[in-house]
Amino acid sequence: MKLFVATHNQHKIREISQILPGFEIVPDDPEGVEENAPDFAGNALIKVRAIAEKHKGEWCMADDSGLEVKALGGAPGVHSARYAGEPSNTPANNALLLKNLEGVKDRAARFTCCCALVDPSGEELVVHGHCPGHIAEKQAGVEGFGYDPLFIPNGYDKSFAELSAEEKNAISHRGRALEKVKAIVGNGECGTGSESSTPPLTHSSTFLAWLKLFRVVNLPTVPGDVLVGVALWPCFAGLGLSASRTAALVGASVFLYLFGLVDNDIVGAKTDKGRPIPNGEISLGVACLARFLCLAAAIGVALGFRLPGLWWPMAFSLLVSVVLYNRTKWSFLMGVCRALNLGCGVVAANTVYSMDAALLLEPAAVACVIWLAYIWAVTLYSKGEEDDPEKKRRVGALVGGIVYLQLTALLVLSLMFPQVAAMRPLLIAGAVMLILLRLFKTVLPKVSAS
Ligand code: ITT
Repeated sequence: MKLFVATHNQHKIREISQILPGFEIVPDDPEGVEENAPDFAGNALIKVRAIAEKHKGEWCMADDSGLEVKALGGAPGVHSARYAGEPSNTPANNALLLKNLEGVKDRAARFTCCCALVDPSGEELVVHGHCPGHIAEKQAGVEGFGYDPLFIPNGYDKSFAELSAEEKNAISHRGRALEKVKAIVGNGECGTGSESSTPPLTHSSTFLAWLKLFRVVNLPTVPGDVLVGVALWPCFAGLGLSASRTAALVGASVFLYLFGLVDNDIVGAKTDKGRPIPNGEISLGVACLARFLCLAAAIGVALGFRLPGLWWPMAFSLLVSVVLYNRTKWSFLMGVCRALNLGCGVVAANTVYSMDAALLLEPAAVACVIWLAYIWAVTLYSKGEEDDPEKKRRVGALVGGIVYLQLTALLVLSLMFPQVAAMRPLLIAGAVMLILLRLFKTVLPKVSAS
């Protein structure tokens, strides 16, 4: 497949040819065009349009790329090539970057690559690739080009210029953007709709990064599991709830869930594109500390409120399932986690009220199986959602759906058994959770997570 590439940069041509080995890459210098757009996507479109005029009926592409440094408000950004002034001068650019970062501790940065494509029918599409990392104190290595000797990608202790071409291309901004290009050209056309542009590095605040790490929009789905487990008891025994114990159960479950979420992002620290750790928004060390604190908080709450003995083996099984799921991504285990969360409520209430466990065996087992099946099915369905925004939206709604499942269970129980009037505050709490879930999704779309 022939691909005309609008660039005069021989280093880019070499990398593009290495990343797209099946393509015949034909460089075409869009001489004289002014790259005066405020962002990478705009400049890439300016360049590709300049050559697409000449190569009608062919695939054309332009790569506009650069380095964004957080402490410099996203600079050099679109001015990467000419950071130290005209004409483009790599040693001067690198020297200026080091000078501007003298004494700066937070050296987080990322490379961005925007590829603008024009297909044979003239349709246009822009795709992005990022590579997060930080700026070293001094230059190292001789491979690559531009800022490579200063850029250390996340998860590595070497600069891009110390990595082999294969190593760089496997994780680089250009490698990531070109993987998308390969798929689009393979489809035969650009199709409709462009990939939405990614916010500049400076826009992601630490606060948002933590909300993202803790996937706050998913949190309201947790308490309902244990509440349903606890709620099964009054139906059969006519007993009321111990409010503080129930609150402690919910708290411990939420902390265990947070432990699992952070652990999941730690396991995917090198691969989970777009998540706060690979993005460089939260460091791996801090995330490990947060994981430890979540576990400590769960244990602290359980000890502080003297959760009954049976809760501990159930919670431990939950912990093991979470850790195993994060490392195997076996959907069934995700279902097991939620069923065990419900089980935590059942066994804790059992000991609190010293009832005969056999009474509850059947309804609890039915509830656990429903939970397991629902979450297993949703997790199976969610595979591949990262590359499909529409699927991602549907999966988000299905995950939120567990709250409806919980509320329905509580409602049915309270209607069937008059003793369950005590459940009404829980129903109100559940409804509030649903509203919060909606609110979070509307107000904070950036933290909506799969
Ligand atoms: P064309 O516009 O002709 O494609 P250019 O070098 O001017 O070539 P850009 O406007 O896209 O390209 O500027 C990219 C600059 O960003 C480049 O000159 C480097 O300084 C830097 N850069 C981009 N990708 C890089 C990479 O993989 N390694 C190191 N520096 C890179």
